[in-house]
Amino acid sequence: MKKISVILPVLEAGTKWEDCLHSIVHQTYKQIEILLLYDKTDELLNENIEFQKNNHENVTTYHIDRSKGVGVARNVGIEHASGDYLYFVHSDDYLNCNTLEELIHNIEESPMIKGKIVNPAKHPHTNELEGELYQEGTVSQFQDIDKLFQDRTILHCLIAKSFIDEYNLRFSEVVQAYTDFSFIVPIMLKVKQIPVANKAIYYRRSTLTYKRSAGEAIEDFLKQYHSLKRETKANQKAANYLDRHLLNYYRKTIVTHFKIGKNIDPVFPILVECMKQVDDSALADKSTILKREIKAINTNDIRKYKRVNKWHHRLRKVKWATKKRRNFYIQLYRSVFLRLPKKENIVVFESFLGKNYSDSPKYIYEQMLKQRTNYTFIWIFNEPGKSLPGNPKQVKRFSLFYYYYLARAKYWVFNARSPVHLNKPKGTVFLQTWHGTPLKRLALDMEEVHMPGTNTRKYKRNFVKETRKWDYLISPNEYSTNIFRRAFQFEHEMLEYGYPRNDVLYGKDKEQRINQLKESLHIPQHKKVILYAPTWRDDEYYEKGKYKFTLKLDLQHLQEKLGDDYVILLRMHYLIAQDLDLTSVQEFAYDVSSYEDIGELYLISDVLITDYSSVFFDYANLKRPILFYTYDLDKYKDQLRGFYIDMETEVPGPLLKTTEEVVDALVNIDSIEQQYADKYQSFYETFCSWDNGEASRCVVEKVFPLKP
Ligand code: C2G
Repeated sequence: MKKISVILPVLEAGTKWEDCLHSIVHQTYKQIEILLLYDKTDELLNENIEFQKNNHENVTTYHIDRSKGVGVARNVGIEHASGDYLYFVHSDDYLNCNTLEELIHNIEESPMIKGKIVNPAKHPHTNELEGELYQEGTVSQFQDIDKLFQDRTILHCLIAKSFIDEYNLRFSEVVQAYTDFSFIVPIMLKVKQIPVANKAIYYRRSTLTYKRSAGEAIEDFLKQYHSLKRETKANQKAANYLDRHLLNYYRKTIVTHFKIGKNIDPVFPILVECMKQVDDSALADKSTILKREIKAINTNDIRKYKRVNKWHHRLRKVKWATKKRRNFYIQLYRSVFLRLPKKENIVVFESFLGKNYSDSPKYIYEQMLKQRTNYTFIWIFNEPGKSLPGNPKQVKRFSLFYYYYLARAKYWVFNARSPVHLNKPKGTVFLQTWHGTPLKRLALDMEEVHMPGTNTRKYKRNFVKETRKWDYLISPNEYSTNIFRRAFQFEHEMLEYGYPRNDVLYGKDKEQRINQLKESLHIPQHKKVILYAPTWRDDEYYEKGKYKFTLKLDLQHLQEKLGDDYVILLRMHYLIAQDLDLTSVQEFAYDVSSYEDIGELYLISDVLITDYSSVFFDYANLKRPILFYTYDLDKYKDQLRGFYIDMETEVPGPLLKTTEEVVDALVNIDSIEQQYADKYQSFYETFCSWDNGEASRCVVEKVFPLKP
């Protein structure tokens, strides 16, 4: 049996490397050694790694200086490896249990083989994924090596040690970013095609992180190109490969970095050296803009290049702006509207991404109608034309007026995220109300983001970009304050007044409002009301931003058992894009998903059923019973999000797994209330004690001066 040496540098503390190691230790292929390379001066890492080493007999550890980068670490691994094959893995990633077995069984006489790299966020269910990939057909096939290395990584290749020794393959130690080129290109000079094992799966959680500034990373890239290109003279494929990557990298990364003119100076000399080496043929199908820029670089006249580059940035902007109407508006926003003077009295409101008139923005707005009459109000909606108190101006989200008013308004009041492209204008006051006490992990506290088309690192980076725009953030309780500070990296002023949206739960005219609301929804006054308000699932979706929901409650059964006394209101989360078919349970179940304000639904309901939605923190203000229908608790907690509190011990009601249990709880609701009385009281004290019906007033008086 041939032996595989797995080379695993751990350059950062954290827990991901332990998952990675775990996945290697539990490979079905057992003839392996694991070389862990790490910096022993990191005490925490040292302790954890030594612990793991003692637990696994085939793990050996080596000290490296992590500031020297991954290339140096891998080279140490190569020196010490005793296997017949080498395999490099990144410590953020992990393997399927049969990955190494699939590779070694398919490598045969080839010097190396590559497997499939997939993003686990896009495939949260491993089994489904396997099914999908198996269908792709061939277990292994030969492919051209230059095509296989489009991803610029040597990860997930099984390589014969004899091959590495014969050509003395090593990673560059001169650079820290893009080191894989220095390994890949020499391989290309020796091998034309290699097999690919489709069933060998490598879960790549993230792209490699370079602890390099943008400028340093660019210099590393160029240095690699410069030293490798000369070696490829006799090999057209390898030369084309390098040229293609340089030009793409120039177009995507270098040009962006050069938007700031002074960034050009340190990079220019080596850029000139590199561009001189690009074959003319590589430029043939490139845009005129790119060709002209490269021509300017080749003159080695930095002043001339800067002029061309500046002009091209403008051209690129125009080109981008004419691509889509939205781009055109954004361009207008940035280059025209933002130059107009700010209007001190304009306030723009948006709730749940323009979906409805609701939540804290609604209550702040209505308070302003009473206390700040000399302001002008704009509401953003996906579908404007609502009949609203105070008759504010309504604009369609992403329309021309949307950008116009956002640029001119002094105040933005939003309860959810805003688009990344929306730069906050100078002098704008951004009041972020947010939309719930967090139960599920939020933003930077999320380990892995499972939303469609979302890269975890980018998601977090954009989140922080966003939170930096907020001037005020409303917090409903001390628990949220602590989480928001950390998960949002929010450093500005926290408004600790409770939630404006919960003022309605403390209104003096509650009884009268309940009767009116029931009437307007055609709910018989004598029936009790159950509100079912579940949250969304990150991994169940039609497309980005449009989520599915599978109703697991058996409504017919509920109707049979409870229909004489109760009706049930079904309230889907605002991200769910799906209609419910309730024809078989008419007069018992009502779809209130499009009802504007869930606060009013809380008011009229006698009991709440939810799952992991923050709704129960608000509902608890009413001190009415809450049931948790958590049929997928383990998956939600462990795979999708993770929670801040222990649902099993801390929530103020029972966790139920089946419709039968829900029915049972509803039939015995009085005894449930008694059973949970103490827990409910302490929950109320922790999460609801700031809410007292005055939050809107406090916020308005704090943020909006009497005279705008
Ligand atoms: N909501 C609703 N109907 C539901 C669920 C939620 O109207 N069926 C509203 C409630 O106002 C709730 C808010 O949307 O407080 C947020 O919903 P969550 O289910 O908690 O989920 P999410 O939008 O992911 O926000 O800090 C809070 C978190 O960010 C959660």
